[in-house]
Amino acid sequence: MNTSKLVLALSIAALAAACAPLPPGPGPGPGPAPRAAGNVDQLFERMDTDNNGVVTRDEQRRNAAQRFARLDTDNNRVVGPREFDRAMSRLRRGGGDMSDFAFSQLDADNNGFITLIEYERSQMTRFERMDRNNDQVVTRYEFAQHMQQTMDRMQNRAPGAY
Ligand SMILES: [Ca+2]
Ligand SMILES: [Ca+2]
Ligand SMILES: [Ca+2]
Repeated sequence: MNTSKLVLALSIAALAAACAPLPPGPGPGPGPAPRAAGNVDQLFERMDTDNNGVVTRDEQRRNAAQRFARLDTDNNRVVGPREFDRAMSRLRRGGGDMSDFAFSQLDADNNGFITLIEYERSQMTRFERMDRNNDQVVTRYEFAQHMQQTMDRMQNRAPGAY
C-alpha cells in the first residue's frame, strides 16, 4: 500500500466528515492561495478545540469521536458505505471511486463497516503524518501544508486514477 495514497484517502474522509461544505465555484480573489485556504483555517480552528494554536493527540482523538458520531447518522455505532457516501458527496470531488477507496482504507478489517476504533486509529495515523517535526502537536502551518498537499492531489488526479 502506497502510504501517500492512504493518507490522501484519510484526509479526504476527514474533510468529508468535518461537515464544512467547501465553497462551490471558482475561488475568491487573486493570489496563489488555494481556494480552500479559508476552509483550512476554519477546519484548524475546529480541530483546535481549546484554541491554543496547536492540535494535540487528545484533541484529535476527541474530534475523531465527534466526526464519527456525525457520520453515523442512524446511530448504530458503525458507519456503513451508504452513510459514508452521503458524507463524501458533500465534497463535490470526493464521490464515486474516491469514496469507495477512502471507505476501504478506513474499514481496516474489511467487514463492510467502519467502527469507532478503526476511525480513531486512522485519524491518529493521520495525526502522525501531519506532525512533520514529531513534536506531538500539529501546528496551523503543519495542517495547512498537509491540506495543501491533499488539495493538490485531488486536483491533479481524476478519481478514476486510483
Ligand atoms: Ca489545542
Ligand atoms: Ca450507522
Ligand atoms: Ca508538529
